[in-house]
Amino acid sequence: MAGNPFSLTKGQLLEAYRKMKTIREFEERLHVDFGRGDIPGFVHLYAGEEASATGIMAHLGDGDRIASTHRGHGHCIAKGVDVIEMMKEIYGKKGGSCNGKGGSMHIADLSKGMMGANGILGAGAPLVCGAALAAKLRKKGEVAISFVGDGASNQGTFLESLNLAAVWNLPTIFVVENNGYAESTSRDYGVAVDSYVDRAAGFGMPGVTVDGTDFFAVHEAAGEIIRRAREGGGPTLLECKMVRFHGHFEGDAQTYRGPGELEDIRVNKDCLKKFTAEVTESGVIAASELKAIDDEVMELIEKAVREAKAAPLPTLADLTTDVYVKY
Ligand SMILES: Cc1ncc(C[n+]2csc(CCOP(=O)(O)OP(=O)(O)O)c2C)c(N)n1
Ligand SMILES: [Mg+2]
Repeated sequence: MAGNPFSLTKGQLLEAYRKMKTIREFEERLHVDFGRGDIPGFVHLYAGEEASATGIMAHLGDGDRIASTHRGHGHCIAKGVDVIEMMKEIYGKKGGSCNGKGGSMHIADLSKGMMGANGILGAGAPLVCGAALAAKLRKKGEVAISFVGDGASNQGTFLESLNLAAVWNLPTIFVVENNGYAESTSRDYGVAVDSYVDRAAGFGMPGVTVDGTDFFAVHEAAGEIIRRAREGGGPTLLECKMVRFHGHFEGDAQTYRGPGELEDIRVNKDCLKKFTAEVTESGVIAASELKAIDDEVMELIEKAVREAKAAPLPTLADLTTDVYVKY
């Protein structure tokens, strides 16, 4: 048995694989079920982007908070939100993360530090400034992280939050998940600077760019900047360059893609394939161990869909529950 060349233990590697695979299969199943007309509302899939959520969240505990985007399923799963409750939520059923009243774009679980997916672009960043300020005052070394896409990174709320976080030296990280598109608009058409590192510098904070299809690159960079934030070193902007396997939303014809682009990203930029190749070729993990996880994940997704379909819809009386916070 070869030595372990990774900075993660074998157990941590297996856990990372399980998370990425769960996100992938959750999303691929939604793709099919949405196409069949089983799912109400709007769905944006995170497939292809798993290494970002998983590499970052591997460093977080339940006391660390995150605010997600409209493409939030991967962030939720990586942060430890219950997969069956998530599926029920997406199906709009009772027993879902928000009892079926939120749907795909509003999944939240405060017990896991997941403050919510969000249909409003850039809305998570100011929330995270508040959570990070609370963390700073509590002095327990907790951090708060917001995710935005390349498109949402142009929102005033996001840019104001960068300034606030730098001025207050908050324990926060602003992750820009750059998948190259905002809906059908290419990133290069919508963002004037070539590098988000330059943008971060304009707000007086460090910026780091990583290959977001490489779990190990994300994990290493995130580990360093989260550690610095926990120790009082302030905020950082982390850009993860990545690809999305599906359309902007389910039903998007993707006519803006170049010829062969989708095939190319599935073959050459699949974070799960890259991870699998690295850990098996190193001899640290056997293909059969990954296969065992694959089987468990498929069983979990199947169970989640079965339970989501069988669960009751919210009733009229449920409309007036959970409207106000109880203290
Ligand atoms: C404030 C606001 N403006 C516009 C929209 C409509 N909208 C939803 S997603 C989207 C594109 C987002 O692109 P990006 O931030 O790159 O995230 P991605 O979808 O690529 O993950 C837009 C314009 C919105 N939801 N909120
Ligand atoms: Mg984008």
